[in-house]
Amino acid sequence: MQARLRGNIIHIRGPLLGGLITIALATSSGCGQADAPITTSNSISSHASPHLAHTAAPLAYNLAGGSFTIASRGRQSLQRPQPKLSAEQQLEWAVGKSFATQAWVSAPATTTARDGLGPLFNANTCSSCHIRNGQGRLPENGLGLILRLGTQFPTFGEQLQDMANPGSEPEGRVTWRDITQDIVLPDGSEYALTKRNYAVDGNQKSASARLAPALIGMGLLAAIKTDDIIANSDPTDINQDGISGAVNYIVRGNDEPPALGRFGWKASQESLIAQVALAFFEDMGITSSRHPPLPCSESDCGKASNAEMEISDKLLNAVTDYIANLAVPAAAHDELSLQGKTIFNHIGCKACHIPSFNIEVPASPFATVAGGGNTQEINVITETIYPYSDLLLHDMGPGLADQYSSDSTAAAEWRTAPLWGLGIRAENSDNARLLHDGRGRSITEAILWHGGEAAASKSRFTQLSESERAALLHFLKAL
Ligand code: HEC
Ligand code: HEC
Ligand SMILES: [Ca+2]
Ligand SMILES: [Ca+2]
Ligand SMILES: [Ca+2]
Repeated sequence: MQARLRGNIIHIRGPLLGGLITIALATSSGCGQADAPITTSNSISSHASPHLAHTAAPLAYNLAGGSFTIASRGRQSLQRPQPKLSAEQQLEWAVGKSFATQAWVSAPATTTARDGLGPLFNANTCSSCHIRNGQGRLPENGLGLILRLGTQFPTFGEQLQDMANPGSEPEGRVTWRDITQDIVLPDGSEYALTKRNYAVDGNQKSASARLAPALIGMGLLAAIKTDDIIANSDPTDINQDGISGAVNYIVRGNDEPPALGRFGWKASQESLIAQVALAFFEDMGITSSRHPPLPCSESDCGKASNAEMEISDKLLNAVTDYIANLAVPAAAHDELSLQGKTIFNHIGCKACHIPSFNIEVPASPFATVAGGGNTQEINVITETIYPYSDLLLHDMGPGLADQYSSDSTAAAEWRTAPLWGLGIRAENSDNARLLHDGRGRSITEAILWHGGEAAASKSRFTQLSESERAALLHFLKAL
């Protein structure tokens, strides 16, 4: 492996890119623009501006989000618009942002367009849980963890709402019990892995806890072609590699074919707009055309006009476009992390954490995401993104299993967590919580919880030498 990182051209020779690739640096800093796009000649060369080519050159796979990538990896880096938006689109984006970050209030309120919160809710705005668009907090530290209840409590519905407007009662409080197990790796290093059994008001029945994930690259995940996701699935493990990724097919109306789920820890939402509308409804008590006012007898539903919706389709689209058009921070790969990448591939992590997909995105205008994966624009460009996920469900073993099956999946099935932005998320030390319920306090802990289909890969991880493990972690933190 040779990599020359100075100057405006890098030559990389090595197995990872399959030969010699020349990347001409197109743009970056220098003209006062904080988040100028980072482009390479093999993606969108038309934007190349040679006079700006004096900065350190990014490797191709540092462009984690293709042309949505920004150079910043700082505290605010999950909150920036993708660089291709026009000035006008940035204004629309800012409108969407305001409805996702400013507090909603209970209705009626004459002074604001943001009323309709509750009567029951978990938080009054998206960013209370998706903190600076990163992940949420455990209950003792703030907001961001919700309990899914399945059908265990007939009166509570699918999700526990632990807050209410004056005049209504919250459904209950989130309680938990810690169960810690000690693990000793072959090299003698010790880990105390703590799992929590969450419940409602100390009830015997366990609840499925979900931590708010970081909102990185949502529009890009929406743009991955359905066929490309299906191509990686192997539900009956025909190729006998021990990995049997399955699509979470979502049953829709009678005449409609099932949809491919891709959002949420169990891939239970088919599109970004479905996920956002559900968040408004379940997490904030805000009705929309997708979740009309309750109680909803047949006649009520039939009559419900847009005017009765607490968020209009226009604003729901604006919030969805805001989420879809968030930038993805560049990865920070160097030579050590490229060694780590080889180990990642070698010990089988990439069987589920599929490094890259080619997607089509609109050449310049707003990404169209409402359909979830089928971009209708005429002017599209193909580019490579690096989410490190197959968006498929995998049996992760009893350690990670829910207490019961939810979201029409088996209890132990989870969507491969995308790893882009992992370093930024894991280094944000007040909030470094990994896995679906936030039990992972570090990247190593998250890996040690892997079981089921990932048991062999986890076991190979534990056999690594200290320096190999360091290289792997260095790679993961560079994502
Ligand atoms: C009470 C905390 C909370 C609030 C408020 C909240 N979310 Fe979430 N969000 C979550 C949790 C928890 C999940 C994971 C849900 C699951 O896996 O079932 C999630 C998942 C998501 C996802 C899917 C991410 C992925 O990786 O697939 C998106 C997108 C999202 N939320 C957007 C929003 C938007 C937009 C709002 C505001 C309208 C919002 N959320 C409000 C907690 C919250
Ligand atoms: C069989 C598929 C599979 C394999 C193999 C696998 N993973 Fe995972 N990984 C997952 C799934 C599914 C999750 C989410 C599990 C959960 O949240 O309960 C996950 C979560 C993670 C997370 C936490 C991410 C987050 O945002 O919370 C990290 C880190 C991770 N994997 C790294 C690795 C590494 C490193 C390897 C190789 C040693 C590996 N994985 C192998 C499927 C896999
Ligand atoms: Ca309401
Ligand atoms: Ca409820
Ligand atoms: Ca297989």
